Amino acid sequence: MTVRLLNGVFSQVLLKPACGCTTPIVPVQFLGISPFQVPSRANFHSVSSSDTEHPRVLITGGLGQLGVGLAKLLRNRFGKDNVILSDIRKPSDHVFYSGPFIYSDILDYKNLREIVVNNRITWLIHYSALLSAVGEANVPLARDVNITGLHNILDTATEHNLRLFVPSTIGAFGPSSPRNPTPDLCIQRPRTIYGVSKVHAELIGEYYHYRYGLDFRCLRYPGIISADSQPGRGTTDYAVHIFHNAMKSGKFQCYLKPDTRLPMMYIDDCLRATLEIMEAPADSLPMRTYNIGAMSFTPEELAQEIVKHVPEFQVTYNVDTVLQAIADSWPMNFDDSNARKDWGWKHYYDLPELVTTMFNFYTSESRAAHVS
Ligand code: AKB
Repeated sequence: MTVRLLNGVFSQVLLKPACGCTTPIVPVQFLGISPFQVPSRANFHSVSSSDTEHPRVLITGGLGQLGVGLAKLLRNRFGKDNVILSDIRKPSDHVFYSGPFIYSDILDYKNLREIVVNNRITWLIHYSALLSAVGEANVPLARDVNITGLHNILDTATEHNLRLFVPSTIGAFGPSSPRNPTPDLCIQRPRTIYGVSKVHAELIGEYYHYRYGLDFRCLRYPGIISADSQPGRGTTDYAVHIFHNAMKSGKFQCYLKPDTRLPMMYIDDCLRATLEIMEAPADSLPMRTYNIGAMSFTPEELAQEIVKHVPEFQVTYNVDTVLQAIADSWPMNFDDSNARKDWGWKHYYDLPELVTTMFNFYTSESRAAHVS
């Protein structure tokens, strides 16, 4: 296909989707807007968010730790039918009956494109990914899902003019990054496939933004703590499992050393931040990727806070050397001052508030279980 660039030079452009399909993916914009740059075939059917009152949202990897909670938040805001949860796994009855659910495989480019077109999607939240621990256990799969899958997402989002959110992580930093605090812009040399794939996502998303005008938005999440959804085998998972064990047996064996400090966040803050960055006016976002922070603690400090609720609680330590090496290469504290300044980010949950909220959840759940 021939397009005219701003300087009037004509150029052949054919972007191939990551899946290797032969259908060309057409960039919607080259470093600026010109009618010559917007091929009618690619955009004829696309819907921009201004065409609908509310965004039409697709969430990939929807059955992970965050998808169901985010769908609930977005459905409250934009209407139940405007938010489609998707995954390759089978949903529970509760998830299936609480709003639209669809099968979507991010490695199947055609399937992805079909879903976006048929459902008139305008926002894409890309949650499919293999986390740090599981990624190290299966590098080829992590590479496929986190890198090839992301390419399909980027191409689909660019072709259909979507607003795209891709989460990044504290895991996008490495041992040579400043760790206390870690700023938005610094050296990033992670030593996990997860981290490498997330640095790639940050950079290629930013590149697509400047090269094709893709509305790419990205937050670096800390370890996320949730009561009613399980994390998918990351390094920070201990901070979720510890609550369940404290309630169930009063004991917990931790795979990280007692003084391992990592940034963490309660799920409600994380989901609200995601909605806020998606709704932020484009001119309030001078950067495409922001750190967001809330609190930072060690297993020992978390255990001390839990003891206030479960006085007999005991933690033992049996260090997993692989996970410890990962944690030791990650930030201890996150500098999120740019997010606070540019789009008004603030967290609501600190450590005491988090622990109280988690125990309130488990206590009300066990009360409900006794009643029924
Ligand atoms: C992990 O531990 O892999 C994730 C993360 C911090 O991104 N929870």
